[in-house]
Amino acid sequence: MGYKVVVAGATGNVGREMLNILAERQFPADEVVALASRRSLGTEVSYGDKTLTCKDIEGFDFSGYDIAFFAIGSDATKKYAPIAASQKCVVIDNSSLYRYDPDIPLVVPEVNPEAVDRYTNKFIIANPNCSTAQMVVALKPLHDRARIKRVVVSTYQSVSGTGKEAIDELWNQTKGLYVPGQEVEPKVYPKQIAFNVIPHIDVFLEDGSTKEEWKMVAETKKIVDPAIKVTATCVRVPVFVGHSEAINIEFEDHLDEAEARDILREAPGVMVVDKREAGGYITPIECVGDYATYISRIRQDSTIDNGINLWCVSDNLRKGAALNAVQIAETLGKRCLKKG
Ligand code: 2RA
Repeated sequence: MGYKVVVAGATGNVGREMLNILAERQFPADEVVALASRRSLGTEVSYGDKTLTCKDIEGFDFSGYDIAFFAIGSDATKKYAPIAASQKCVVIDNSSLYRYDPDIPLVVPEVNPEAVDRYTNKFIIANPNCSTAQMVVALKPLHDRARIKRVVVSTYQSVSGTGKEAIDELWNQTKGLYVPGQEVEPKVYPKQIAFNVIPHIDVFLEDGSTKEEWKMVAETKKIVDPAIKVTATCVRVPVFVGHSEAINIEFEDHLDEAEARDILREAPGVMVVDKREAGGYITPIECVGDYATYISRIRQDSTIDNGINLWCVSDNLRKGAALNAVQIAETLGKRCLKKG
């Protein structure tokens, strides 16, 4: 007996990846239903070698379904997640709506798998922000060994994190710079993204940080340890898929680079690519379609007593969203949600 599964938002970048990964990992599903908004009704989406025709999420009866993956944004989630949850269908939600609710588990399976046991609180489990997910996969094994005091992170986030329109804007704007008369003005972003970087993701907050930066702080504390101090600068870069992060970590206890490298080499979900030579490191183009959180440039920070610098890259549509959501479902199955 397998699970009866729903993917809501099946026509979006993340929803499509959820279906791809459910098939790739042969998640034990007896039935998979693709849901979309009315404007995408009837759209066909791939699920392995099958083709699913999207049904309307409006009025959908979730009763009898075990797990619903949601990739529909906070507004739609606010409307439909309570309906699914009330019908005892566990919602694994990729939006930020429930991440900060103390009663709702925020889960990265390599870091806090036990948190899924609390799904019965509200039958909702939150998926973290993409830039948080890859970072905490790297932080957790190091934190367990030498207790992290402070993290300073700069992100280099791809446009697929914004969505399909942003991918199109980068593509068309780049082409337009070479074809007179085809210039493309900024629309999705406040400034040109082609051959440029934009130090602004999500809205600005009172203190001058952005909500994306606030998310990395709040979510790292909830997933790993509330005692960890985090400061982030989140930047949009002209890359289609793959988020990169330069992470500086200060520890309570001494940890040298060799031991840090050994720990990361053994860490779940981590792939270390770290040679001190041209090309001896990972770049976002190389991580696309992969499951791993890649770590490179591991080195001592000699400006502080117990500091390590590292470079972290992962596919933001996969570990940053769809893969992490499917791994949450796998963890649920292993720990507490019996099939059928
Ligand atoms: C971004 N993390 O990259 C945000 C949402 N996916 O735009």
